Amino acid sequence: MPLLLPHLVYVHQSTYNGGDDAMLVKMNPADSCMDQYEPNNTNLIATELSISSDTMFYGITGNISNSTDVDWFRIKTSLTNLKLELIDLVTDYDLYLYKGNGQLIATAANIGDADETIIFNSLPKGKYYVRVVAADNSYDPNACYRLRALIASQPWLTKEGLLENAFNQSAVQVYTYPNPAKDILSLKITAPNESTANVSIFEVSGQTILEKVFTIEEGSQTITLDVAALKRGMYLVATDINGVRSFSKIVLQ
Ligand SMILES: [Ca+2]
Ligand SMILES: [Ca+2]
Repeated sequence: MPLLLPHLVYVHQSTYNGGDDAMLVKMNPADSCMDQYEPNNTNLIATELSISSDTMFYGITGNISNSTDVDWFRIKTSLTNLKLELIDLVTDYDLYLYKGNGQLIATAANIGDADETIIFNSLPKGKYYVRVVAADNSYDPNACYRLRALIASQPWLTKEGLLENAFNQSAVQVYTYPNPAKDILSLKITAPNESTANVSIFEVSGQTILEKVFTIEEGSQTITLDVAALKRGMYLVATDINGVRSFSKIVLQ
């Protein structure tokens, strides 16, 4: 199969104009974006991801082209402060960082088309893997994502700058939406392994009004709670996974 890469094609000139005429031809014009790193569907055949300390570094572009496409990259670093950014998203893609032995150590799994950032300060020297995946099958074969790996001698701060500079992202993430909610409350949960999630809804007074246990798979998934029967007002949602408790404040209206 020919490589689906831009080709330089020289064209014949009926009258020589002193130079070569050239045009850029996309071999697959149906695609508005190409993934030149395929096949990189497992960590064994991961693409080497270049790392830069230049904050203007463009990074690479890739594409989730079908429901089974998962993109793996590998990086090798000495002790450093690492920031991974998954940007230019048009749909819900998530970003995972693994140790060389396959252990998931950080997750960025926002909902919707929000950018994803993993910050891991003082990352020990070693080999790591990065995985880009479409959440809930929401891939777009015509849109490329951009992935960049940046390193710095100073610890990275979060965008909000609110957390201490030793901030390292957890492998557990929980996003509760929509907020305000009406009948159904969704939780996008990302976990490093198969486990259980204990979800509790509290009134602001501290009284528990709903408790549920869910079986959670490795990676990200969305669970839903029927909250139609609950009194309208403000609540706290606590989610316990692997001894990590995440809180969010929600309004039912
Ligand atoms: Ca791909
Ligand atoms: Ca996402």
